[in-house]
Amino acid sequence: MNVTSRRRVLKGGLAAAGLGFLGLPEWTMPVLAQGETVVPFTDIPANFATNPSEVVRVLDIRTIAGALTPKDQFFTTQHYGHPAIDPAMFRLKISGLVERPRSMSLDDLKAMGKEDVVAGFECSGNGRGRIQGFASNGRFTGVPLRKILKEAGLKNDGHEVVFFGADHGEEETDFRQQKIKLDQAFGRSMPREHALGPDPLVAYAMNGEPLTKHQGAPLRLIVPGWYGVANVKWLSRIHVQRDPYMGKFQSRWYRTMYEQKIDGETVWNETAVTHMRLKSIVARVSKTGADCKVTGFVLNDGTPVRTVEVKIDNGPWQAAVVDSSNGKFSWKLFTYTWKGATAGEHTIVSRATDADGYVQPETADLASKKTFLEDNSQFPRKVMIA
Ligand SMILES: Nc1nc2c(c(=O)[nH]1)N[C@H]1C(S)=C(S)[C@@H](COP(=O)(O)O)O[C@H]1N2
Ligand SMILES: [Mo]
Repeated sequence: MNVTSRRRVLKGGLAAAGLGFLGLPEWTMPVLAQGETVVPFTDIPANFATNPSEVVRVLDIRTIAGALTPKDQFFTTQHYGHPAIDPAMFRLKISGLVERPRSMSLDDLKAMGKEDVVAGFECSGNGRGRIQGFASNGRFTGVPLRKILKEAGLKNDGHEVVFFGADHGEEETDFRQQKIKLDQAFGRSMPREHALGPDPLVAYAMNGEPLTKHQGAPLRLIVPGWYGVANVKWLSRIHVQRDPYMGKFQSRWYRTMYEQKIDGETVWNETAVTHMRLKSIVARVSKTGADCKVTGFVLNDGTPVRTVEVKIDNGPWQAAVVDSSNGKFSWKLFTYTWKGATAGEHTIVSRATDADGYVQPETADLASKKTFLEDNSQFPRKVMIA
């Protein structure tokens, strides 16, 4: 089959999948093999939009074609829009409890080293509303954060490392009877131990190209294994301090409240959003002859993934094949061959289990979680077999 006729098959499959109205360019779709057709999902609302605004983009997970998400499909979001930055004037400042405060140009930074990490992340608010498309995977290149901090020399009492973006906005804070309005930069923090650990990266490139404005150009923090909010874009200041940082996006906007029962007593837990909870998602189904191929992805904090299983309708859990060739913090793509699918509507769901024995929960298992972030529940999909 030549390319043109294959494209026609692809288009036919997509039209059947109801993708036409999204106006997705044909090339963003994985090429189908000869005789392969897309099996349409019936659970995607007609108003599902991948481009709700200029500065927000949702990945259409049906288009996942490989480990790395292309830069113009990578999901994107932020709180204050995009700040204006002149790369020539740009400086990364290192301040606070350090021996040698710094103001570094991009070239200064690039001269410090170059490391790569393939890291997948999702927004902690990702979920069914966006058909799980607030998630992506990229190869990030930059300077390990620990190198930058060691060069600046953390003082002994520098326990907390705070990261500020160049973006800012006026925020109202309640303090007892007061309401305080302040213009503040987007800020996030982590304890010294994590900042000096092997994983966090100050990145200037993704998939071999400079970061785009959407991705935080010229510099962003990447905290592999943590939710998206940790990956501060337009990174412009690293500030070291003694006490825990309690900024809005650290301690108020991104937190999770859940009930724990301990010896029959209720203990309310309220934690900051940090490491990603284990999640697997069915992203795409296609059909060749009598066999269907179910493809999906797994995200977590880097704990090895032991199994991914797929369940069709009320059948048993069946092992899927997990591609773990992409390293600790990459998302892991999985496939499952569904044989003998009958015509009509079916439900497909996946669940992942990690090496610690943690099993991806069902929605009902998360009833004690009272806030909507960090929803890693199993996500049953509906498909229509022609
Ligand atoms: N400076 C800055 N960085 C930020 C944010 C922001 O509002 N400002 N939003 C965070 C959130 S909530 C997410 S999910 C990720 C999204 O990163 P992406 O646009 O590259 O997907 O950026 C994070 N970094
Ligand atoms: Mo987010």
